[in-house]
Formats: sequence, structure tokens, C-alpha cells
Amino acid sequence: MNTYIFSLLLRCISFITWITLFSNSCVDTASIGNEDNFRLSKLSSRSQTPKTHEYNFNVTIIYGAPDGVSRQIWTINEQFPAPTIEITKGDRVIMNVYNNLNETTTVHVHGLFHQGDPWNDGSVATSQCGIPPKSTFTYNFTVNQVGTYYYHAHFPGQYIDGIYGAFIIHDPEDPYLDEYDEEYIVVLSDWFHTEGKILTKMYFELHFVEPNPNNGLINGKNKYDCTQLYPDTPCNGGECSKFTFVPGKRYRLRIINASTMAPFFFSIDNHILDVIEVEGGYIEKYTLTTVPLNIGQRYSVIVKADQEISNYWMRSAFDYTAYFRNQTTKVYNNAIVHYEGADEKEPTTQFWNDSITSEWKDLDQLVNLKPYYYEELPSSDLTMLLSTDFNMTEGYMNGSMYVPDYNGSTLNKVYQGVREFDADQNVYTFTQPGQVIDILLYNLNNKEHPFHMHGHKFWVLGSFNTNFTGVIPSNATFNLVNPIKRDSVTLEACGWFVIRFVIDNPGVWTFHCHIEWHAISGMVMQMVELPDSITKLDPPQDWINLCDYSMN
Ligand SMILES: [Cu+2]
Repeated sequence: MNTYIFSLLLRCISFITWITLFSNSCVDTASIGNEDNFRLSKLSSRSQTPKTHEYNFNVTIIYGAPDGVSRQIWTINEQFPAPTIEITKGDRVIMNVYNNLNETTTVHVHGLFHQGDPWNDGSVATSQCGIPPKSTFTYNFTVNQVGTYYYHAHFPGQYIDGIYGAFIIHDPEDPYLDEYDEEYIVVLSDWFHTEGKILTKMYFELHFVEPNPNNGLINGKNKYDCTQLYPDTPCNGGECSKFTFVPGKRYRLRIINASTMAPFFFSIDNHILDVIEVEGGYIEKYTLTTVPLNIGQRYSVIVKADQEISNYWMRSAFDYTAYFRNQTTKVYNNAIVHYEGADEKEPTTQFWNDSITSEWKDLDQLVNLKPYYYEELPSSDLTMLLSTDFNMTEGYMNGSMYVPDYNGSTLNKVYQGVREFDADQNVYTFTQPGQVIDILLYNLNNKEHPFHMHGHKFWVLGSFNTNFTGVIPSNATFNLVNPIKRDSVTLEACGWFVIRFVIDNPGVWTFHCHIEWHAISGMVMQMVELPDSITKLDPPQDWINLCDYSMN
């Protein structure tokens, strides 16, 4: 695009942002980044009786200023980020979701399998019809997984504006339970001053590139330099989240990247991090200073409050090769680690030397991350060769753009006996229980894509930043001995990866890029897994009834 048109479009965006902000004369009442929402109760005992946790969620729009810049935020219970769900393995969750929006919505817990209850996955058009405006739907399920997860709206575009929160499952058998004293959640996200609907409209109608975030947040808060905005724009400069450390204590931080666009480099000045969990799976302690997290990825780290009593920056740095290249003021995405007993001054600490790397990559899951428990890797029965591509506002899986069918869902259709789907549904059907599938996904596009699979974790066998030419190169090395398992992995620019998983979970599961604008553009496929077993499971009538609204 020539520079003149580019700068014209930038001006246009700034102007629309200004109009959006200036026209906002409402009062900010959203509860933002309340510290209590991110402080967890560490398990006090290894023996737990299963409990039921019932949550009443009101999905509603309200004014708030996460970084000091006032705007409408899409929230659950007027809280941003959304209320933390904190349970223990074996517990039941009842989520009564009242939809106070003027459009349908759904709630998806990122990383849960929903074995035996696939209608609880919360993916619109895939596992359910949307929850109609001004009505309630109840998700009700037992959780037999452990670890760090999050939940978010799974209706296109809605979580850009704030519908996301942590979902934490304590584990009575946690092998590291005695190695930390306290737990905090750290939710990283990118943030826009323009609402998602406007950004998405501009993205499609002007054939513009994906929007650059205006800021990044840690637990829903950050500062912003108000002088970057048009004069008189409502902006109070914001404040940073604060994590209070008691000297000598050990903290487990459960870090979640809930972004829509941006990967982050996470670090705390002067503090070493021991990674112990990758997306619900324990690993042997891996010590480092900086953890890269792409969208949808989660890690737990143990950090010791073993430094001088003072204040330190916690950092969630953007990849500056991709973001804010043209901006004179860099955006710093920081929180404060405050040692009890220290003054309240801002930290003056410095980045670790290696904190900014020149190129974004997943934490080295192939060599350095080793599962805590050994698991035999089954051999593969079938390798699926899939490509993905992206062009302006068109996303492809194997050459086909996914188009959601909001009048039904693929899971509803399976119950109605449908087994053949239109080409634009990007459906792949698996009918053999226990079959071991390798997906070799190769990227025809020169951007990285963080891929997430619903209903499963997969072993990551190999990830490469070279072109895939149709045959596996003879010098490609794979990790076939106790590789790690996860549910979110980066497909490198013009690169490829191989992941392995077992067909053992009846349901309809998406496999998609987690950059929101890429998913909306069609970079999504649906896996119909064991359809004959699906129909033996009894879905609740309320779930079936949701489609009555969509059909009208
Ligand atoms: Cu993508």
C-alpha cells in the first residue's frame, strides 16, 4: 500500500477513535482489575470432597477505563477481566449465563475437553446455537482436568471488548504443591480504544490490515500516555496492577495470554522464573527469565520473593518488530511487584538483557520442556497434510474459507443425522475410536498463527520455520520421546508443525487460529469426532431449544 493512502487510513482510524471516545459522556462504573479477583486460595489439603460451584453471569456492556481511556467494555457482572472461576479437580461448575446484549453470545472455556458433554464447549455454530438476547442458558459440567485455563465469549468479535476471565483448577495431587506458598493469576491481554465492532467493520470494509492494539493490559490495567489522544478525549492516565509479595515467600503465577492479536514476552525484573506447568500439564522445572506466550497459551511459574525489599516491574512486552513500529512513544505493558514493607514509589528496575528478542517464538517446547510424568507416545495411524493461508481478510484451511452457520450448529446437525457437510463448513470426520492422528499443518502465509484445538491436548512433535514443500525433509528432527502436550501452539511464518492426538472424545471440535480477525476471516476447521458415539450422549433440552431462536 502506498505511504500516502496508509497515512490517510491511519488518520481516519484516529478520527473514528476520537469520535468514539469524545461522544462518550457516560460514567465509568466497571470494576477494573480488582486485586482480589487474581489472588487464589492455595489448596490447604490433598484430600478434597467434590463441590458444586454455581455462578450467575450477566453478560453486559458498561463504561470503564482499563488504562485510563474511557470506553464501553463488554463484561461479565460489570467486572473486567471477568470473575475468576476457581475450582478443584472433580468439582462441578454450573454457569448460568444471562445474555444482556442485543445479539447472541456463548461462553467457551479454553482448554476443557467436555468428555461426554460436548454441548458445553460453548462454540457458536460448532457446538451450540447462540444464547438469544435477554435470556439465560446454563452450562453444567464436571471437571476432571487440572491447571490454568480461561474462558471467553466464542461469538465472533465479542471477546475483543473484554469478555474473558481466568478458569483455575486446583489439583490435590499437584507435585509442586509444597514448593509455593501463594498463588496469583496474571492475565495478559492487548487492548483497543476503539470497539471491536468498529475495528472489524473497518478491517473488512476498507480491506485494511488487522488493527494494531493501542495498549496492553496486565489483569485488566495499565497506564496510557493521554497526550497521544486528541485533546479533550476522556483519559486519566490509568494505573498499573499491583502484586504484593511478602519477602521470603514463594509465588506460583498462573500466566494467561488472553489477547486477540498480540503475543507477549513475560518477565519480572531481577527475578528468575521456574516454569512448572504448560496448559494443564506439569513439566520438570525449567528456569529462565522471560516466558513468551502466544494467544491462548498458559504457563505457571514459581517465583521467589528473594530480592531486596523494593518495587519491581513485571513486564508483558509486545514484540516491537510487529507492533508500534511507527509510533514515537513505545507502549509499555507493565505491572508492579511490590514487596511488603517497601515504599509506594514506582519501580526503577531494568529489563533483563534478554527480555526483548528480535523474533517471536514459542518457548522451546521440543528440547527444553520435559513433562513431569512420562507418557508413552502412541504411534501414528494417519497423517493429515493440511495447509493454511491468509490473504487480506480471507483465511483458509486447505484452500477453503470457513463460513459459520448461525442457524444451527454442527453438533446439532450430527444429532439430526447429518453426516455430509457443505464445503465451507471445513468439516473433517473421524469415525475410528482410538485412532492416532498426526496433523502436519503448513503455512503458505508469511505471518505466524497461534493455533488452538478444542476438545483435546496434542503432543507437539515438531515445529519448523522453513517452507514445507510437500515432503518431510530428511533432516527434520521430531521429538518422539515424552514430548509435551498442549492445546495452543504457534505455526511459524511460512513454517509448519506436526502435532499428534487420539480420537477418543465424541463431539465437534474446532481447530483454529486464535487471532480473532483470522478466525473471523475463515481460518477455522471443524472436527466431527465419533458421530455415532455422539448420538448416544443425551444433550439437555435447553441446549436443543437454543436453535429455535436462531431458526426464526
Ligand atoms: Cu492467524
